[in-house]
Amino acid sequence: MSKERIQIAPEFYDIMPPEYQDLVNKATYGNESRGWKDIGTSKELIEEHSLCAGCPESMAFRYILASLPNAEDTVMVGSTGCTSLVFPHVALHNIHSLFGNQNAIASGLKRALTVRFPGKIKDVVVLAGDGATVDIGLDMTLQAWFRQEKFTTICFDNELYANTGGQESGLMQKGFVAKMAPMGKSFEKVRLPEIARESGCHYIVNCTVSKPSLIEKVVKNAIYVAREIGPTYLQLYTPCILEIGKNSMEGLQEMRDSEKPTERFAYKEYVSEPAKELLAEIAAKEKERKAAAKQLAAQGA
Ligand SMILES: Cc1ncc(C[n+]2csc(CCOP(=O)(O)OP(=O)(O)O)c2C)c(N)n1
Ligand code: SF4
Ligand SMILES: [Mg+2]
Repeated sequence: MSKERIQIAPEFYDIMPPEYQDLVNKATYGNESRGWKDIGTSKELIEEHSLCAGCPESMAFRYILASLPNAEDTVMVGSTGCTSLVFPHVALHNIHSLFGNQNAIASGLKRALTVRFPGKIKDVVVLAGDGATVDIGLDMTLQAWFRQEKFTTICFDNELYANTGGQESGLMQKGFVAKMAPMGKSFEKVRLPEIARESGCHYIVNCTVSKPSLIEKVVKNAIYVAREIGPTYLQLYTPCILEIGKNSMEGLQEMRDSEKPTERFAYKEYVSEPAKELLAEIAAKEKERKAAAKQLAAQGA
């Protein structure tokens, strides 16, 4: 795990685009403690995006990319929707799948990487909207969980089909009226985190993306557990500010309001017994690593 993967041959250095030179010189690849705090000071794996200005999905994307524990050896699998507009701008391996097929593609990919690179850590992370994860792709989502495929599924839940103008989705709230669903949703929001638990996921979190440190923690946990044990699922509320007619600051407030204890995005977490053991081991090792680094720094001072 290092920047060796992205070295530029000296003969070509001066003709490479400045963005690529920047990536080689300032990326956080290989830095064990990379995280959201690097945003703004190191080369980010996403700098531009083609989402609406201030869309919470764009914040969520930044936090997730900054938190990947093994970015240079991670492949992300996207699906059609607003999220897919970001993938062409990210400095990370990624695959666009047909709408709804993302968990099937990720299953094959993870298995192929395991065979092709034995002994190497290769993480696979699916990132798709609620329409792709729950409605059209539900079969693929569930089958990957039933089969205990070792990758993380992240759903950007904006409670509707945003990219096609605002149709009803299974994760939409009961009674919500969208631009292209004028009758109002007639049944409750599907409880996918509960279904994920019953379908074999080992680490599940339901929350908003209002707190970058929380997103960093849950993304790392989800990836570590998927690597060693089995499927993991994160359902992140990223409200569509275009649909609800809010600006970016109001979008942030919308998330804060929705994460209150009685609301639908109050923080919820499930960790299976084997996942608990693994996360405790990782936390102990991390503590040791930080103590050793502190000691080294003190000796050098
Ligand atoms: C196979 C297929 N079916 C339908 C569509 C049309 N389509 C494109 S995006 C989209 C909705 C995406 O909704 P969601 O997954 O919630 O993502 P969002 O745009 O809300 O982030 C649909 C139905 C398509 N592109 N391909
Ligand atoms: S339509 Fe909604 S979800 Fe899509 S980019 Fe715009 S604000 Fe974000
Ligand atoms: Mg959606």
